[in-house]
Amino acid sequence: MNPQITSVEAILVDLPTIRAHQLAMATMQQQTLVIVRLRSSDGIEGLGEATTIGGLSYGDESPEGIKLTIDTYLAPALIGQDATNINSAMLKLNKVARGNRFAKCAIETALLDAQGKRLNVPVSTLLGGAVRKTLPVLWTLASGDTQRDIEEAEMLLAERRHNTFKLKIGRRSVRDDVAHVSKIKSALGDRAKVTVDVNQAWSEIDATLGIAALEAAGVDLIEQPTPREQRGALARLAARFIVPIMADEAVTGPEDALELARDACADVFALKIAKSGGIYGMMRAAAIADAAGISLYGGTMLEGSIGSIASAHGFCALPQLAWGTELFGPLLVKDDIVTARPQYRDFDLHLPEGPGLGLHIDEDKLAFYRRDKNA
Ligand code: MUC
Ligand code: MG
Repeated sequence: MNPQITSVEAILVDLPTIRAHQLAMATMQQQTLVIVRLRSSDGIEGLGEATTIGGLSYGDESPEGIKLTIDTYLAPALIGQDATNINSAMLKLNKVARGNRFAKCAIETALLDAQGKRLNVPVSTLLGGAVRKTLPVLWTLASGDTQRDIEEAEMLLAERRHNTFKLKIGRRSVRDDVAHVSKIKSALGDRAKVTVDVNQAWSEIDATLGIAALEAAGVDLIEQPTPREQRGALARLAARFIVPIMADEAVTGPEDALELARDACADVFALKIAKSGGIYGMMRAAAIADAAGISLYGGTMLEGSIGSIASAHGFCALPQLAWGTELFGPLLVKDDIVTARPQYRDFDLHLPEGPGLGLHIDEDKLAFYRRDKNA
């Protein structure tokens, strides 16, 4: 008989960030991870992570809500299920809970990690095999201060850690944002690529003015300038400008991907395992992009090491990933809860060796950072 799932634990973990991280909708001083430990009757444990940004200000699920969903609805549905049959377990979850993609992503990751350990193969092998073992990773400059951002970029270029920088804009006026981005681009010149993420903050009129100026300043990519529901605006901007327009919040799973592709709303899709409900959902969205000739980018919800490495296994298995990734979440937090932190060098993240995700929990660190430690 195949091993059965015996327990599913969801743990809130608060990790301080190395500096304040300012986005259009939130300023992060810490990141909250929801870590899943899924155990089976053969003694194998799988790890998963569901992480979002800024409580409920970015996504539809909060860390506390994700834990509640897992504890109350998803875990009871999984106990006694075949731990080796990931498709049936996920189908069962889709029957007991609509939506809740972040929570489901964490469970799917834990099932894949456990199955990889069981078969002694990496998660990327379970996905059909890694076509690349390293992934380019950009860094987000979001200190809120132009000069500090330039110094940060110079340091990271010198360390050969990142040579593409994403600037978070949309908090200030369009004029101030354009001035901020232009100063950084002219300081870095051809030594680095610069992209911007507006996180839905602009109206179509703001976006038309802002993108024209950013294109002239030499920006390489414009991410989610307008609200996610306004697909017509995104399509008009994509048709109007030469600089590529990337959909992020507008594209969650394959259903959105299909509609955005059909209506020519974007040149590039930012894929994320959390918003797609897991690695398989992300790969289904990627298949639609491939069929439509849309370029791909490996996005993040600023997950810690478990979620970022799970994403990396998925992104390494994609046929194309023209715009690289932003899997820098583990570098934004001061400390970690895994024994060996992910390796970043020569502008790339290196996929860990070893079965499953290739990661192990540091029990002391987890005990220290878990929110319920004094409960
Ligand atoms: C987003 O919208 O892309 C990714 C990098 C970062 O700084 O924030 C995230 C979210
Ligand atoms: Mg984004």
